[in-house]
Amino acid sequence: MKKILIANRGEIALRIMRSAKEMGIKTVAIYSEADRNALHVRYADEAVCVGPPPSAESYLLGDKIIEICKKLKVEGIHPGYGFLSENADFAKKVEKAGITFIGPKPKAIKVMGNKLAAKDAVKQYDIPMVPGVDEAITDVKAAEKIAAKIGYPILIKAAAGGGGKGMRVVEQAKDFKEQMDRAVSEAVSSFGDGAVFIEKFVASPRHIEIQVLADTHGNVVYLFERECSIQRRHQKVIEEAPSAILTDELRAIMGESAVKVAKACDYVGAGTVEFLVDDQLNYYFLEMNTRLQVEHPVTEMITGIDLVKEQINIARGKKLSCKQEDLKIQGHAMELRVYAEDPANNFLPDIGKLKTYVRPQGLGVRVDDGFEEGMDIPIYYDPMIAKLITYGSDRKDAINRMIRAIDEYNIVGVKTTLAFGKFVMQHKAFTSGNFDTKFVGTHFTPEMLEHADKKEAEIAAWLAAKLMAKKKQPELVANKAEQRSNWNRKGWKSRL
Ligand code: MV4
Repeated sequence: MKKILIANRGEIALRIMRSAKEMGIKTVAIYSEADRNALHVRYADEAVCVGPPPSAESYLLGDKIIEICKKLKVEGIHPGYGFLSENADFAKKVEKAGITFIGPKPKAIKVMGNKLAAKDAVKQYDIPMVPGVDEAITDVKAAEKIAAKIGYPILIKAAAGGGGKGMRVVEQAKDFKEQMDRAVSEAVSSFGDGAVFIEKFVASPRHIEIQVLADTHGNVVYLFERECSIQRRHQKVIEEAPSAILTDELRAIMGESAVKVAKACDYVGAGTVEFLVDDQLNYYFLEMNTRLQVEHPVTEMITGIDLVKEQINIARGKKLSCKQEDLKIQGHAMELRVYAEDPANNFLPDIGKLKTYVRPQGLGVRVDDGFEEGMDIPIYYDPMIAKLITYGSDRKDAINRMIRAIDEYNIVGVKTTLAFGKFVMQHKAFTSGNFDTKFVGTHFTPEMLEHADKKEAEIAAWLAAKLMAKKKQPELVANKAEQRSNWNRKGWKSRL
């Protein structure tokens, strides 16, 4: 493979191109009209506009993307995450066109794309699963009986669902039928597939996922876990590796389960097996994500493995670069997703222009982003500005470094999740390691960030007073963030 097309945008497109470049592979970017000036377009060796801003008219046009590949003699397509990455039909068409899909076979994508099919595929492999049914419910009366046997509360899930969509908790038997009817109609309208099933509801689970790599020679390894319990609206905001609660023994057992899941669907490439872990450290298989994930960098930091490089080499038919016994966890990594959104307003997107955009730097800090100062965050796509990743010798080190990096990050023009990230890093429930998927709902209210702002205003007032005392004209400052950057400059000067 000498030339690949990256069917994606933003930070992940850049991330993939960087590894390709190191491997001597030429890159082709695609972009929508909203992304003409985007960094991934500038970074690529060639770039082709695929259409207007909406994804359905640009990044999701599989046939058009395949045509571009043929014209430019592209030999492989990396889909990144989102968009076409878990579209089995697209993967099939790519293969048919004689182009390498850098990812698993269409069949594995399809099986894992349906939760019931996934459960069915892994059921001979001795993988722990949440008590429940393993087929779509057709008879409500029969399902009610099963629910009573499992014990309430139970959870209704859509087979075609994902990311928490179409889930319904049923607390008591008398609500079963009504919730079932709602779940089915929601599943039909959201996924075009009314198939639902039920599971025992695990009350305050942790979300722990295992990274796996599988080559075409039958080798499968696990690259340990990522702890992803800090979420809001079923979207992750903070991830880390390793998890603070796993013992080496449980880590190996879960890792081996993840490898079995990969083998159950003849998996090839990089994939992630999601588990729920309850307060007794019981773990249950949930689903498998058949793509490179947003949070893959924390795994790269603790293993030293370049996951994109592995994906490309696997697609070329090469063997994995590492054996299970060679893989070791080194240190600890944290990731904060820096979203253009307002944590004080229910995390609603806050798009606009990046008037100031200064990245943190220094030892153990990695920023994966696709923006520069002056750029607009488009309204058409995910509002993630950057992933801020820190690495340290242990968890405490990684947390302290994350706080330092958040303080260095200077973003003006849009509201972000930076202050929220700092709040989490300083929260006892987080630093203790004893937290679950309810963290945000339990510990966070917007007033907590207002308090953080107040502290900053106090510092600024103090600084202004000091400057006045020196009879120097203080620089006119327009907002808090600018005040802070002045404060930083002052800090440096006083040390020189
Ligand atoms: C569950 C659960 C409790 N019990 N299944 C949410 C997303 C989807 N991947 C699965 N999810 C859950 N499934 C049972 N049987 C709780 C969740 C869940 C959750 C899972 C992972 C991360 C965050 C979550 C937030 C709320 C609920």
